[in-house]
Amino acid sequence: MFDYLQIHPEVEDGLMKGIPVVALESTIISHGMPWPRNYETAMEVEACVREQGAIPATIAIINGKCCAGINKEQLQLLARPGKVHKVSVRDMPLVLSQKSVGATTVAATMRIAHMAGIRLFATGGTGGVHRQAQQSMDVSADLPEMKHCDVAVVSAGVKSILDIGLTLEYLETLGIPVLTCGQDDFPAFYSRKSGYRSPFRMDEPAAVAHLLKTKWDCGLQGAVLVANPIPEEHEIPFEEMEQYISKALEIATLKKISGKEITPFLLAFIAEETRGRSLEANIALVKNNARLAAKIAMAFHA
Ligand code: PSU
Ligand code: MN
Repeated sequence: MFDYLQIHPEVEDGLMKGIPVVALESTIISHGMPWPRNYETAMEVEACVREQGAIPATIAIINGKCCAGINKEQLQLLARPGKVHKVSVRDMPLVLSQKSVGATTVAATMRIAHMAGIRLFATGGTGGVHRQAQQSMDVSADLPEMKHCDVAVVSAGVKSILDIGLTLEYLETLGIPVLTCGQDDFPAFYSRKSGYRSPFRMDEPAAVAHLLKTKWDCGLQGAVLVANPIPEEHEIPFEEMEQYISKALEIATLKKISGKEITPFLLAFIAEETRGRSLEANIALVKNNARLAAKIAMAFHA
C-alpha cells in the first residue's frame, strides 16, 4: 500500500510531531468549480486551515501515487481545464495503474486520508442517496465508504439534488454518527435548513473532538459526519434552490445523464441558473468547513 502513497514532507512531519492535519478533496476543484476561481478557492481553503494552526493536505492522484498534500504546480494541474478524472474508490486502481491525473471525491479522499492517518477532512457537500434512487439505485460511494475510514468529514450537509431523508436513513444503517453544529436542523448545503432534524447536535469543536476519540478508542470503526450550516449571509433559501434543482434534474433526465456525470452536471447547471450566486455560496461554505475542521483537529490533538 505504501508504494502507492506519497505524503507531502510538511504533512508527514506534522503527522509525526502530532501537529493537526486537515485533508481536503480535489473533485470540488476539478469538477465542482470553474477555472480560475477553483484554483484561487483551493489556495484560500488551505489558508483557512493554516490560520487555525493546522496543516492542509489536499488529496489527489498524480503520477501513479495517492498524494496526501500537493504543491502549487500540482494544484494548478488539477484546476486547469484538461483531462482530469473524477476518482471515486472504484476508479482508484485504474487511474493509479495508468498514471493519469485524478481528482478525488469524498469517498476516495477519505480512503487516502485514512491510509495516511489523517483524521479530519473538510469538503463542501458529500454525495448521498439520489432522488428516485428506488429506481436508479444511484447511491454515492461516499456513503458506504464511510464504514471503512476512521475520518471525520466536515460538510455543509447535502444538497437537495439528493434525497436528504433517504441519505440520513442510509447513514443510520451504516452506523455513522451525524452531528450538526449550531442548530437542530440538518443543513442542505446552500440553505441552513433542510426540514430534517439532525440526529445529533454538537456546537463545540472540543466536544466533537472528544466524541471522535471516544468512538475510535472503543473500536467503533468508520467515519463521523459533521454538518456545518452555511453562514447566514451567504445562504440561498431552500424554496428558491428547489426551483433550480427541479429544473436541473428534469434536464438531466431528458439528456439521459447518469453515473458519475450526474453530480458535476447538476452543479454546473445550477451555477449557471443562479448566475454564479451558487458558486459564491459554495466557496463561502467550503472555507467555513475548512475552519471548523481545523478547529476540531486542534482540539483532537490538544
Ligand atoms: N456534492 C456537492 N459538491 C461536490 C460533490 C458533491 O455538493 O463537489 C462532489 C464530491 O466530490 C462528492 C462527489 O464526493 O461529488 C459525489 O459524486 P457521486 O455522486 O458521483 O458519488
Ligand atoms: Mn452516483
